[in-house]
Amino acid sequence: MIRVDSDAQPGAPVLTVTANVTINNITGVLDFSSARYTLLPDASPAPSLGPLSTLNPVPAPDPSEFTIATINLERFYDDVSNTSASDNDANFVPRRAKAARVIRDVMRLPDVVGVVEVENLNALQGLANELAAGYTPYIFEGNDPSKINVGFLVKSRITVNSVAQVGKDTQYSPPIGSPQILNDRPPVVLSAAINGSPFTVIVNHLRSLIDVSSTTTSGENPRAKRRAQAEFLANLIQNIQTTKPQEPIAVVGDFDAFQFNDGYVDVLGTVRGVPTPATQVTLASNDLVNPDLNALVDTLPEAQRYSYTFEGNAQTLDHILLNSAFQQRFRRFAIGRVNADFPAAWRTDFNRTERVSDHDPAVAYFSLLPPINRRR
Ligand SMILES: [Ca+2]
Ligand SMILES: [Ca+2]
Repeated sequence: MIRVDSDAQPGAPVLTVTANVTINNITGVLDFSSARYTLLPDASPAPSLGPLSTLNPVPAPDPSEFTIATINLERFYDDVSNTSASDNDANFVPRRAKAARVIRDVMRLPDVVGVVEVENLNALQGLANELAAGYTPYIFEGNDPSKINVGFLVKSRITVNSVAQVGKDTQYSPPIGSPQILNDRPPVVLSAAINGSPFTVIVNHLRSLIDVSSTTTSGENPRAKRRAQAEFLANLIQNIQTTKPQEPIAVVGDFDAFQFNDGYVDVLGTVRGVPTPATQVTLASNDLVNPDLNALVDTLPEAQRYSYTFEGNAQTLDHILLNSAFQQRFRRFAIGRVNADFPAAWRTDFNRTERVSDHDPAVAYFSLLPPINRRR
């Protein structure tokens, strides 16, 4: 993020910035203040204001493709207060319709959607009904105090062999105090097939970066928990790779981690099987995954490598990772632009499709092989 202090130089005009505009053509002096790099525009030429990017769906899949996607639906609570008022959304019905528009018009009705931050089966079943596109919902309630969970919407042309939550009771040991529950939102593993070709998808919502710089938290320890979750997931992936070496595996969801080492814990490197050495990260991990996984965000042009905006900084938290068996059938990857670029106030504008959530959805496209009984 770069601040602009528009009238800092003598004679420079005040720029009045409302929601959903861009500032273009700035020439000026680079300063550092308020903890940010700050541009002090020259009086001439004056910067200009322009429109922000518009809603941009992912490409429609062609008939030779199937798609696997992920979306964080940001506290997708139904309108039934199960245990406390905080999990009751009075706007659930219009918000559900808005979420359905995103999955249909922006994500193009993926065959498998890994969903994140959904309350329960009632909320997800309602979304499947709203879509009326042949989706079956799967979700398991976990340990999150805010009652958000992960699950799947799966289209009818996918054969579901099993769907299972893993690690709900698993604990980890923080540096201070007694063992704690590891997985607030335990991963859910989908074992499936399309046209007789099997594949596995694991959906996740890992521990956030909140308080990650703290080393004194009693009870939960953010860094230790992030590392333990990454290692738990790495072991889960490697267990499947060991027992079924030919199995295509996609690991999706909100990892609350960048595609590179953040200096505290290299979450994505550990899950992918390429952990950063201990000289470059505070809490290092061993290499638990072989062969390694790829992060599809690395296939995008640099300007497209974001799914979220935190305090003005665009970043990727939502990922699709592929093992080498799935990489062989990978065609392309896209992030739908419908949430991260748009004002938070639009969340409750139900005439708009934008900003049902704070995260953009991601979609991966794969070759659809002919039905297995017709192959030679
Ligand atoms: Ca509820
Ligand atoms: Ca490795």
